[in-house]
Formats: sequence, structure tokens, C-alpha cells
Amino acid sequence: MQTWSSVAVPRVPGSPRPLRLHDTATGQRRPTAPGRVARMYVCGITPYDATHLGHAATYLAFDLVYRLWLDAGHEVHYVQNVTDIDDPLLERAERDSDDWVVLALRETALFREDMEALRVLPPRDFVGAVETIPEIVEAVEKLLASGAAYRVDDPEYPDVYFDRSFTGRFGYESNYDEDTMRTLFPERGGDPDRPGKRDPLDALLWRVERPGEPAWDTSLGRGRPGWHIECSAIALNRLGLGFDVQGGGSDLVFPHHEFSAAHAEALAGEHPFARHYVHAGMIGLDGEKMSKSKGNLVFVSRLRADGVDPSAIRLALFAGHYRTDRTWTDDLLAQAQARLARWREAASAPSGPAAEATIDRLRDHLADDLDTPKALLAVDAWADETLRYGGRDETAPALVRSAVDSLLGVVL
Ligand code: 5CA
Ligand code: ZN
Repeated sequence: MQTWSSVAVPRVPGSPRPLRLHDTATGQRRPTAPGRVARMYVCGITPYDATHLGHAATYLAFDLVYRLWLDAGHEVHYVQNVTDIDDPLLERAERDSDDWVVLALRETALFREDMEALRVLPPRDFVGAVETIPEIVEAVEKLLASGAAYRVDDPEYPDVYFDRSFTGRFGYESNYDEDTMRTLFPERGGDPDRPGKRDPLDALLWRVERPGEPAWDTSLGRGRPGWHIECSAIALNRLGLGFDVQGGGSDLVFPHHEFSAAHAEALAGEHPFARHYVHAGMIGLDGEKMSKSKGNLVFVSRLRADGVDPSAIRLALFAGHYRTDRTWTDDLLAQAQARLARWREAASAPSGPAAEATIDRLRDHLADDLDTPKALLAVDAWADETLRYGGRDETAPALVRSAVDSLLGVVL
């Protein structure tokens, strides 16, 4: 798929810090240790509705990962998928008497525009499930051949499932106990009651064609792919096993990332799928998770149409820590707009207090599991001092402007 266009990222003087991130699998804050090329996969949208601030928050968190790696001198190979065939997309198309292909194309185009407006650095590979069907089929064939997958005993619809016990490590990514898994599985797309499965928690790999549903003619028969195998195949074929960060919102911790990892590790015969599993908290509105199915959404495109500055959206979301569940409010946005105005005023001064220590603090906090609340306070302190007392360093405003642009994606 076509990705979106990039923006220039200025180089910032001083010394970059190695990035430490919380890893769900080990429960620890650990240094990322990428090679020359840092490799990241972030789970993309299911394009049946516009990008809301929850999606935006997640992609902005990983945009910071990208920016910190760039700052540390790495090249970044970033891959993101688009789940352009799945039940929620088909259900929405049916509800609105829309063509599912047109719906997906339209929402994906809007997503690109939103990401571009937010100055999110684009993935090198932006890949749809539909265009990847041959890769997915090859993966499912391999899983069947190795005994990691099986067909359910149903002559009408012999769907293919993954045997979750195959790798012997199932559960290592989420660390959830059996009860939690059983609760979450049906809430997040799983089908525990499908007759013929060996284990209620086994996940769908290939769904045999049902009347009225889209299907592709493949060596597995006519049908369409399951969800988790999409991300395993796309990531594995572009980044290889053991890439640096697998990311997404915390709603993907289980079953999605557990199965993506298990499928990929069963395919490769090696462990781990990713070195870090990184999850962003959920953004809510009025006390509930913002989600397409609940309809309590604030869209990025709506805010843009209202003339809200994308840098203010960044600052509003960065005012909270990326791993914390938090709520979007009008007040949060108003505070971010005021902060942005203060920073801009300070950055347009002819001189200010020296910027080096501020940039050091900015880097320190961001490298410490993306501690944006503290990072923003560091810039606040510089801006307040500039506006109150001024300063003699004529290079400082431009330095702060470029650091804030490079490390936070915020334009002053
Ligand atoms: N296509 C799948 C991933 S393969 C999917 O989850 N699509 S999505 O459109 O539902 O979500 C896209 C991304 O936004 C995912 O990383 C998801 O975890 C994240 N996300 C969804 N809702 C929220 C929310 N309320 N707050 C923060 N992130 C969210
Ligand atoms: Zn995914």
C-alpha cells in the first residue's frame, strides 16, 4: 500500500540517550538495543471508521520511539499493517449498505491524511492484509504441515485453527492466567464455542468461505485469513524474527500479540518474535474506552476541520504517560493550546537562557520509557524562564525549536 509522506527531522546537538522501554513480556523497563537498523512493527488500523484520538495516541507514542532511535543514530525499519479484511469491517459495510472495499479504501486514505497532519513519521512498509493473502496462505500451509495448525472436523466449513499448545510458551507475552485469557478471548474477536476446536482458546488462521462473505481462491480453498496470522506474516517477512519492538494499544496484549508471537515462533522454530512488546494505554471519553463499537469518539479529522493545531493535539496526548489509560477532555486540549502558545512565544524571543541543559533533560525523560509529562515540564521551565527573565544566549530559541521538533514532533 502507499504510505504517507515524511517530514524532515532536524539533528539536535548534544548526546543522545539509549532508549529504555517497558516490555510487557518481562514486566521490566529494559534498554532497547537495536543494531544499525532498528526494527519496529506497530499494529495498524482496521479501516471501518475515522482515526480517533485513541489511535492517534498509540501512533504518536511509537512515533516517539522512532524519533529517539533516529536521534541515537539508527536507521529505522518501521512496518505497519492495515486490517483491510476482517469481521468489524464487513459488519460496518453491511450496516451502512456500503461496499467493504470502498469503505476500507476511504478510511485508509483519511488515516494517511491524519497521520501526515500529525507529522507522524511514516512506516517504510504500510501493508494491507488483502495484498498479503499469498504470504498468509503460505504461512498457514506451513503451520498445517508442521502440526501447529489443524482443520476443525466440520465437513461444511473446515476452518483452520492454531494449536496454542504447540510452541510450549503460550502466555509468555501477556503473562495472563487462564481465567483472564478465557475472559478476554471472546471479548476481543475469539470464538471459544466454535465446535471442533481442540482447545477453546485456539485461534482462527483461515476461515472457509461463508455465503455472502468475500473469499479468495487459494491452495487452502476459498476463504479469508484470520486476524493474528496477518501480523505474524507481515512482520516476519519484512523484519525477520527477533525484531526490536512489537507495538500497539493495550487492548492487543491478549489475544492478538500473544497469538501473533506464537504463530511466528511456530513458523520460524525460534523465539522470541519481538525483543520488546510495548503497549500504549487506552484513551477514553467520559470514563469509557474510546472505541468504534461504543461510538464515543473524537476524530482527528474533526479537530483538524475545526482548525485545531496538530502540535496542540500532540501536546495534549503527551501531557499524560503513554502507558496510562487516560481521558480526553476539552480542558486537556485547552491546556495544551495554552502551553503551545507559551512555548511559541518563548521560542520567538531573540535570545534566552542556554538550551543545552533543557535538551539534556528532554532526552533523559524521553529515553526513560517515553516520560513525556516530565519532558514537557522541562521545556515549560525553559519557556517560563525566557518569558520572565530573558537570557543572553541567542542560539537558544532556535535550539529549543529544533529539539522540540525532532524529539516531540511539535512545531514552534
Ligand atoms: N487492526 C487491528 C490491529 S492489527 C486493530 O486493533 N485495529 S484498530 O483500528 O482497532 O486499532 C488500531 C490501533 O489503535 C491498535 O494499535 C489499537 O491497540 C489502538 N487503539 C484502539 N483503540 C484505542 C484507544 N481507545 N486508545 C488507545 N489506542 C487505541
Ligand atoms: Zn496486529
